[in-house]
Amino acid sequence: QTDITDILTQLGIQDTNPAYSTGLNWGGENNAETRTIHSPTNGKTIATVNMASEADYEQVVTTAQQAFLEWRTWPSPKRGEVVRQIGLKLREYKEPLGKLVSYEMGKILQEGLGEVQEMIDICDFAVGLSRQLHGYTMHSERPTHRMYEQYHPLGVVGVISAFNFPVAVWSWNAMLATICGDVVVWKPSEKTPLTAVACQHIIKEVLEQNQVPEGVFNIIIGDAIVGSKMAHDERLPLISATGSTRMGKKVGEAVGRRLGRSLLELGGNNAIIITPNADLEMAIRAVVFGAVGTCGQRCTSTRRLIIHDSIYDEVKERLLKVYPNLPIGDPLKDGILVGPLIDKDATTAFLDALEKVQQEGGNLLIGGSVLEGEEYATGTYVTPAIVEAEHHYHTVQEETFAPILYLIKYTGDVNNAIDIQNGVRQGLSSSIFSSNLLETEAFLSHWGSDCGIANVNIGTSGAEIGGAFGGEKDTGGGRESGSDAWRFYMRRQTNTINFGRELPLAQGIKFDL
Ligand code: UN1
Repeated sequence: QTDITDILTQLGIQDTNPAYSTGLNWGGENNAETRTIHSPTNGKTIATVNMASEADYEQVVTTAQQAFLEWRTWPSPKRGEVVRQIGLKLREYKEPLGKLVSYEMGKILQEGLGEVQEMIDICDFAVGLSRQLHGYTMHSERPTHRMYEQYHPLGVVGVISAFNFPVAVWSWNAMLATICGDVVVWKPSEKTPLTAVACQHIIKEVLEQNQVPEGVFNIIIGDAIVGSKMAHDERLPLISATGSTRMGKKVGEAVGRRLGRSLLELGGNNAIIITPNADLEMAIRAVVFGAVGTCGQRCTSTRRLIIHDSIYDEVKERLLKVYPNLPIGDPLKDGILVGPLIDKDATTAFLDALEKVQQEGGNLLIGGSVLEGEEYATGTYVTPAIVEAEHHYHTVQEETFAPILYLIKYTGDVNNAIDIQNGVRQGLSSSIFSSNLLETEAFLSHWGSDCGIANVNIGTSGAEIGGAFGGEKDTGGGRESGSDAWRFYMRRQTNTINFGRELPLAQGIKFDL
């Protein structure tokens, strides 16, 4: 049994937690509206949070705006130094924060720790980046002229994160934004606010010791109303939002209407293609991790398996040997691989999807029940399901945030599998298992996978932070984390400088006065 009380104290979680923080200062502790957070693992109360009021929101945004004016003048490597120290703090608190992630969200401890590791990794990445943030230089067509471009800080960045990666997604956004000279207003999911409160406590010493202006790192606890306020708020030039496509469309529309920037990382409907040339041992391991890991609640979770008909029965049998033995239970317990769903609504969505797909003609092979008994009293523990289905079923076309794996058969060559893989509205992650170069290269070609992530002999989930993360179509088009995702957090400026005594015009235009 993990004693969570110690962990909460160590992370600064109180019985009742303030509604916002602008760094060292906290506020909104006496608000009328509060929300009590229960662990999906055992239903016990973790703590209560105050929900932000209108005045709290104003306080946070105006403090952030003020902070930006100073923060943007710090040299980027100095901002990087702050992020470096945050990375050290996260290393120090990896164990308790990982446990709280696991306890509040329900993912297994290994994955909770993995999530904190992603935070540490993005800090390291951002520190190096703080000495780069480079633009191109170009050759001017005019003599004694020079052209280059530079990247400047953007302003107050709003981050709306989801419950499933309650802290890592913040860090991908916040650490890049911070070295870019932006300040961040973070609205964590109302389902997992305590991990956010914990992060704010973890970084406070660093903020204090480095005299970081109040308002560079902000959190605000609220629901969709606060999210909508942020989306409509012209003072926030960039909104980075992670969650459902439905939510993302609302945010994108509101931000678009005011010509702001939105970075959307929305639903996935990720598939793995298994061709006759696959190493099935590897493929099965990847499929199981992708489909049941985090109880199917990653945006990168594997939802569809597109299998060549010549090996279909073998793949199916192998999966049916693994699934009955999946250790399901308290995610903090050693040896458990599948924790609970986030709440009972998620359980209902899981059951509904299974019912619908069967009505459409799907064949439920295994799983699909809600576990009962003392250990499972929350009603959030389910047995991961495998369903034989057809690609065009409405249910298969949609993302259900739960452990349901659809088996879909393909015949003929790999292009038929790729067509099925691309034949959904979402475009986040995709994989192929094959050791045949002709198949794998077709999958990666211009006419191959249409997703933001396309992997070979690796599953759909568990991306590294070094790559740009995100996807196309209904996934929203945004890219976070590695590569040059940082550019989106800055404003680009083209500079042309004349160091001569003539004023030649571009395009050879003569305009003699
Ligand atoms: C998410 O589910 O929103 O690639 C993020 C992965 C993780 C991130 C998932 N690194 O599965």
